[in-house]
Amino acid sequence: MRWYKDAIVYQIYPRSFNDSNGDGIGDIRGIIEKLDYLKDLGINTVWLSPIYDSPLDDMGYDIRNYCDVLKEYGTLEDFKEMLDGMHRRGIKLIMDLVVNHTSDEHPWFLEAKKSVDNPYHDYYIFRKGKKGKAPNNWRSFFGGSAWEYNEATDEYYLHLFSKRQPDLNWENPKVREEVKKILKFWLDMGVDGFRCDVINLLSKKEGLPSTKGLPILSAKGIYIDGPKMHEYLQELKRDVFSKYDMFTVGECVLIDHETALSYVREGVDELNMVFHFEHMNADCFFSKWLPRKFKLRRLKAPLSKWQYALQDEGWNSLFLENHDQPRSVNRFGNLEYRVQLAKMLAVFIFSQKGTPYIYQGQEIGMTNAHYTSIDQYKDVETLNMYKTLRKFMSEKRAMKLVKIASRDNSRTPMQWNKAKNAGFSTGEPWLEVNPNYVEINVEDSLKDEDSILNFYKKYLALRKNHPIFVHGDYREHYPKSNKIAYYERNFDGKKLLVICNFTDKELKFNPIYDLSKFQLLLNNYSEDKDILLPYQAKIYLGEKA
Ligand code: ISL
Ligand code: CA
Repeated sequence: MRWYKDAIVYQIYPRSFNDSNGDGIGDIRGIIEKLDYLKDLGINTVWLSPIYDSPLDDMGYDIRNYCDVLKEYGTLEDFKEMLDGMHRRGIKLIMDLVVNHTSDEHPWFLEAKKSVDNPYHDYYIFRKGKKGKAPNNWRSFFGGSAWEYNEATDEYYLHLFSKRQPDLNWENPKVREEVKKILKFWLDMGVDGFRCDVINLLSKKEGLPSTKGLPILSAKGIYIDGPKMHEYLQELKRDVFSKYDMFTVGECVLIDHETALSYVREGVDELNMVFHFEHMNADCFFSKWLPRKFKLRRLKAPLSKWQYALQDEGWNSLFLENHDQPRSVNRFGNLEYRVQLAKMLAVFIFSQKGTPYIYQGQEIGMTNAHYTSIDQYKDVETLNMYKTLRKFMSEKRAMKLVKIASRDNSRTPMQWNKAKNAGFSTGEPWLEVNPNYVEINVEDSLKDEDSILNFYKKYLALRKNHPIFVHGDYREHYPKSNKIAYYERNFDGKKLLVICNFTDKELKFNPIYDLSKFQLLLNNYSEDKDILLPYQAKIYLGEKA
């Protein structure tokens, strides 16, 4: 049963979601307190970012023990209670699976680095240096070389992320067996699937050849979508995935739609869907750290390409935000129209064909962090990049980039109410709360009929009542327009029209169809005119004709 097609996913970043005991850190009991809120919102699946035991170099994406929960977040008993609470409410849970790398404090790595004949040495990727330098030219996603020297063995080890995240050696069958054990541990407990972190980096090309061309971008086939990806995923599918009623979504860096289809094609089912990031370049060149002006075409074109490529044989995931991305209202429109903009963005992205992923706070239109000094940031990527940037630019310019690109933009604590610390914690929050919580918070949003939150609820309810949202074919109109996003969905003799004004001005447009024959299902304004209002979004339903 492909229930993932009906999933509406809500991503929880646990450290910033809700703190139940006043230590300033979100935790599992904090999540339990908010399960009714999630149910009420209308989601039916939660993706939980890592809650495993970790030294938190990369906020949990560096795992020390895969089968235990970080003490700050609670216990395995708390976890089971949370899972049970979700299931009782008809909410499924998918966990974050981070198995490209471990923490450098994982017992395997502590052993591995001791000597070349240690039984765990081959769990990781160690190589001799070349003339006193790193074994090859690979760069870390967080800046700098992807190699770190290990004195005890006079070798370097590979880390595609921070040096405290050594890459596992997937060539080693023992590593693959360990991963299967971890998967079964959680699945047997009742977990419903996995979001697989940087899954397309698992396979590294034999001989680990240097890349030729721009760092990282030229790593395709070398360590991005490497030669044994299918082999590894097939093995996981054969021994684990196929034995459970679960789904996987693979986070895939720099993936193209053809490669994605080779993983997710129905029948192949190595993964059920992937996250790609092509549309995240709508306001930057390849990386958030190289910003450029937002252009609608750069958002629409890649999304449409993926819609057409995957809609028949595969499946898409739909997102504008996650814990690595700045807030969408800061990126894709004029923040002065935040409320209408946030509603329009929801209609635009989630009405395409695929599974919606809502990131915590997106449903109330939370904004980027307000920080002014580098000391306020906690994210390892941000701090590394800042150091790198400072080598060739002024503090002012570096800070300007940090403000735009930092991952902490979406990690500020969830804004629940007007109380101290936005109701997130009674203690000192681990990361500063955005002071705009007095205007932007859940409690006020629940009371305000016109709030973004209530719009999300209405929208999600509508989505559930009309199968065309899940099953309808996608066809785009006006693909070249930089002002309007307009597409239709067709299913079972019905047609759905999705119309979004991406400008802060009134907009004339030709709807192609005779709208008087359609029913207006949803509108983010109370007015309905022939022209579109700033950031107006409308959904119409009619007969296919
Ligand atoms: O966020 C990015 C750059 O700002 C991406 O390059 C990101 O690092 C990449 O998408 C991989 O992300 C995932 O794996 C990382 C972890 O830090 C991220 O939080 C996670 O989403 C390493 O585990
Ligand atoms: Ca806590």
